[in-house]
Formats: sequence, structure tokens, C-alpha cells
Amino acid sequence: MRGSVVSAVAALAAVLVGCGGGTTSPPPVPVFTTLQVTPDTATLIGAPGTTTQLTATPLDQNGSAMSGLGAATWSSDDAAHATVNSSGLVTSVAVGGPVTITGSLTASGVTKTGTSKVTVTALSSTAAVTAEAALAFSPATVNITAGGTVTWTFQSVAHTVTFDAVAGAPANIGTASSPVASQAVSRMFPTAGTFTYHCLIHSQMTGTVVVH
Ligand SMILES: [Cu+2]
Repeated sequence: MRGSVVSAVAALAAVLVGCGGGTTSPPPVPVFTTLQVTPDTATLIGAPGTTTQLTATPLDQNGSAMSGLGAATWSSDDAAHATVNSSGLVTSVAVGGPVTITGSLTASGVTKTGTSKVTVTALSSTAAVTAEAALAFSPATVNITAGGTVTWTFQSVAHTVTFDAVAGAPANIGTASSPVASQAVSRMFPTAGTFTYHCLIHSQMTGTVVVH
């Protein structure tokens, strides 16, 4: 019984190989199908003059990137809040949005477009970070103006805020032998820069303060 089933399967496989196993069809010709714009959403922090780069990639019918089709053109539907140049670089003008940035590419008579939604948010002089009991700084990155203040709120688990060696960083909060729990501590950032920090107790806890 079992043997006859195996024989039947083997016979069927032989038939299938005999029918088509010896031929190969040519690969399908790539057809320009989609223009993928990345990232599809972005946030510009502060205005005017902060920037983010968009990229437009033509894709074929299988979702594979195509080359040699030329460069996309770019447009903004709300130049009062964000503009885009011929290279896809978006620049904030005023807080608002989301602004729809459209990339467009015509190749072989086919035009495809893709979009990204860009929101322009205000840059604040203050930011709040929670040093969570779940072993994370949240949010991991905050942005403030020069002279602004960040306040870390420590939950029940003790942590440190230990700045990496960057000139202009404020004093650390807590030490390995005396970490901080269940209170809020603020630090002022007088100068622009990117200040990374970590927790001495939990090496996976890292964060960044970007001062503009
Ligand atoms: Cu920690």
C-alpha cells in the first residue's frame, strides 16, 4: 500500500520533469511600475532652515530597484511650510504641515509619482525624558534650543545619566555607586551640539540630547 503510493508519486514527478524540466522561460522584462519615496514620513524639528533628505527609487513589477532611468523631479504642495529642491532635500519654512512632498519620474513614456508627508514642529527650550524602570530612556532623543533644559524623571529603578566625552556637556546625574531613583533632575545645555549619554548600571540604556 505504502509502496504503491511512493511509486505513483515518483511516476508523477517523472512526468512533470519530462514535460517542462528541460526548458527555461526568459526572465520577464523589468517594467517601471512604482516610484518609491523614502522615508514616507519625516519630521523637521525647528523652522526655518532645518533639512531632511528624501530619496526616490524606481521599482519594477517585482519590487526590485531599477537603474538608469534618470533623476526624479520634486515638488511641495505647501511651500509656506516646507520646500524641496531638485535633489529631494526638504527645508523647513514654518511650523506646520504635514506637507506632501512629491517625487515624479518619467521613463519610457511612463510617469510615476511617490510622496512623503513632512511635518515641521517647533523647537522647544525644554524637553522631558523618563528614565524608565523598564531600562530605557524615553524618548531616546530629544531636541532643544541652546540654553534650554532637559529634565530626567527617574522611576523606581535606579539609573545614571552619564554623558559621553563631548565638550559642553553638563554634569552627570548619579554615579555607579550612587545612582538616582524616584526623583526628577534637570540639566541646562548652554551650547549647540549633540550630547550622547548612557546609564552606568544598564549598558543598553542610551540617549541623545540635540541642542540647536
Ligand atoms: Cu540604568
